[in-house]
Amino acid sequence: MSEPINVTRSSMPDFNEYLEEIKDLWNTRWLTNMGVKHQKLEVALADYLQSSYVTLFTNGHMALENTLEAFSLTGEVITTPFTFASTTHAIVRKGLTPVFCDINKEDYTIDVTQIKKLITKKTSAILPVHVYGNVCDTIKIEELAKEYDLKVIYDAAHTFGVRIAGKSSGEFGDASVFSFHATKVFHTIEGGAVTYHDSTLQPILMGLKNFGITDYEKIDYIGGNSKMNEFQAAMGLCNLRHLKEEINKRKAVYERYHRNLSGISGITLNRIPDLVESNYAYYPVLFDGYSCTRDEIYQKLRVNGVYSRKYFYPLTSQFECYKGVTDTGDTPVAEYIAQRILTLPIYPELEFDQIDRICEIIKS
Ligand code: T4K
Repeated sequence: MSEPINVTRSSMPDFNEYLEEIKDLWNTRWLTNMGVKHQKLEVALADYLQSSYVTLFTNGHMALENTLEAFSLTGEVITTPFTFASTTHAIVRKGLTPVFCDINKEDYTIDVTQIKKLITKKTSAILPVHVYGNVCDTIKIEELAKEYDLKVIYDAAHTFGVRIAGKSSGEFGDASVFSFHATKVFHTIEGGAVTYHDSTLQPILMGLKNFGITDYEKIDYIGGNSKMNEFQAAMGLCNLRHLKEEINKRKAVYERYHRNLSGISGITLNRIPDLVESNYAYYPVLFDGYSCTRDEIYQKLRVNGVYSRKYFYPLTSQFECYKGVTDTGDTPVAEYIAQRILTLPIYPELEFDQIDRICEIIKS
């Protein structure tokens, strides 16, 4: 039997390139605490993401938790349950209440027509998720935020490298939070970052990620430790050099799937709108009225060594740990999609004959 095909496979720089990048760490012995690599990566990412400020974190989740804390949010945060555990967990772990809004059927992001009715006196922020690389309706969200004086923090874990009419996905809202996990289009092994435009946020985020230390003898915030170390940052510096090439390879994979699976009744493919430069992070397929259910396809692929994933099933609002803790909200579209969607393997090295085989299994 051939090698198993997982939903993704980490991109790696050439081994010698990484060795070269980390070589000087053996001389300097400066391994963490915002060293040279960390500083270089922050500057490079601010440029790449077209953001005034970037603060790095040891992972996307801690970036999210610290951002929620930095804005001193209280009460309720409007979000969606069609996401990875991290989004909802961050809200709850920061002592806030998630209020679940439904998603739309077109791109699986927050249904902006449903937000207004969820706003109460207790609402302090909206935390929408850019799902699979699909960017939310940022214009409408920011209109609402302005009208009701709410903060907007985007979970941009899936949209590194995405541009809309030339604008980076890191430019929207009060802040955008990225994940640089090993499974992401751009990674630092584990890692994450926040992009923002308000300079006053910078010392707060810095403090929160490093025990609140603002000077040797000055501790201004009750911060924890969520710094990115030098080996992570070095991986980021290497991966950033090859990002364009990696995204182009993903695009070819994406298009091969599209060629194989377009025009089949009961199969809905993701649509990338005009003016959007995608990062081709995920390949979601909706099985709705197809001759097999999503779960049957998932099993059939598994027995053939293909490990697709049900991102995102179950909805976070239905997690066991939230039973009796949070209100599940009224999200029929999210429920419908979560029952029917499957993310197929996608990564730069995935070969056309492997894609064709996956599609044959689905079609047969
Ligand atoms: N918000 C959203 C919307 C997110 O999707 C995420 C993370 C976050 C926030 C939080 O960001 P981080 O704190 O993670 O930076 C994976 C990732 O661990 C997670 O980062 C990601 N979302 C989520 C969607 O997917 P799992 O539990 O599905 O990963 P796992 O270990 O099953 O790996 C999936 C496949 O990836 C494996 O079958 C093979 C491949 N893989 C995995 C690892 C760990 C590699 O090729 N290399 C590796 O090192 O969560």
